[in-house]
Amino acid sequence: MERKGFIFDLDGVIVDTAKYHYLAWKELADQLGINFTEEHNELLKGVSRARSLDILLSVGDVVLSDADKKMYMEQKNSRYLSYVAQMDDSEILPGIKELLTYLHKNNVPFSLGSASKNARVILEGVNLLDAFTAIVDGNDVSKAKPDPEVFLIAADKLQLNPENCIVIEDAAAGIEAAKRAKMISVGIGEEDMLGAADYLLNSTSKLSIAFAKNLLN
Ligand code: B16
Ligand code: MG
Repeated sequence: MERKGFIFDLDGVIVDTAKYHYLAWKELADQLGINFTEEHNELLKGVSRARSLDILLSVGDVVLSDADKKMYMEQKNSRYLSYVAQMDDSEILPGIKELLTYLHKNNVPFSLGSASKNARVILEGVNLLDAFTAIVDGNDVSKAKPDPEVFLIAADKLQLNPENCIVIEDAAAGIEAAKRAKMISVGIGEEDMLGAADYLLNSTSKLSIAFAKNLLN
């Protein structure tokens, strides 16, 4: 049997940073007079920072120059980082530590595969920076999810064939990226958003050792 490994998304799988993204985008939306709700925030999950701003602006029918967009993205990111700076390992989502410990003990390689450019700061804050065999994040890619680039780079770093990689994702764009990469996909969330996933769990707490063992066999 060929060796398999895991690729974990960050936001929504390892930690719930979506709430901090929301607070930071909401502050910017208020400043620009845009009525931005938690429902709108769902559209930003797994999506790059630049694309997120475009979605937010389209909600409010606001058009900005590229220079203004850059300035507002920097502003949003520093607000986001001020929330992230307060994170600790109590924010790791249920079941994740146990699963990573099991994979580590059993020499199963695992990588991060995140759209975030802040992934390393976040992993450091929750004490997981050294846990991963490899880290691939928003700084390593030129094409955002649903493009498979982030996961293909991760497979390469893990020295695994894509079809032997198991992707854990909470965003529709991420499941699509995993499919395009010809990987095994596990969605964390609801059927309406993640129906395309090979396996669907409604919470990270369902990522049990038994479930992982089953996928590895
Ligand atoms: P940043 P993931 C994604 O993380 C978030 O889900 C998404 O909401 C965010 O816009 C994106 O990272 C970029 O994040 O502004 O920190 O570079 O789910 O791919 O781990
Ligand atoms: Mg995510």
